[in-house]
Amino acid sequence: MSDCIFCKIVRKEIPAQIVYEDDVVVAFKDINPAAPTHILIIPREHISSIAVAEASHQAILGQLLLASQKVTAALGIEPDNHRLVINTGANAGQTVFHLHVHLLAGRNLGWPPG
Ligand code: IU
Repeated sequence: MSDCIFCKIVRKEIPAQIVYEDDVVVAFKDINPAAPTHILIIPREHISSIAVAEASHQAILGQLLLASQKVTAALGIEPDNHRLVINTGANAGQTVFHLHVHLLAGRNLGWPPG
């Protein structure tokens, strides 16, 4: 989508601190980090939210989650000490309507999340 800010990051039209990318996903540092490590992992393809993802997106969605392993490896952080979050819908805290997985690490993460 031409006016989607995350699509612009994918197309490198606006800068982001990219930590990992491949043919399917891009991962970059959140500009307003909520933890010492806060990375957003997004599909290159514009999918506005997990709520509207379709069966045809199955492979992309799998790669989106598996990319978390690539991100922890690229950052040199523990591979099994982080949280993945997908906010879905404005009432659940979604503010950018291009599907993204938050990878949070580096502090104690309370449960349930706020
Ligand atoms: P949310 O789940 O939609 O609320 O998450 C959006 C995140 O995108 C949020 O943590 C923002 O700080 C982050 N972000 C960003 O990293 N770069 C941007 O240009 C914009 C938002 I706009």
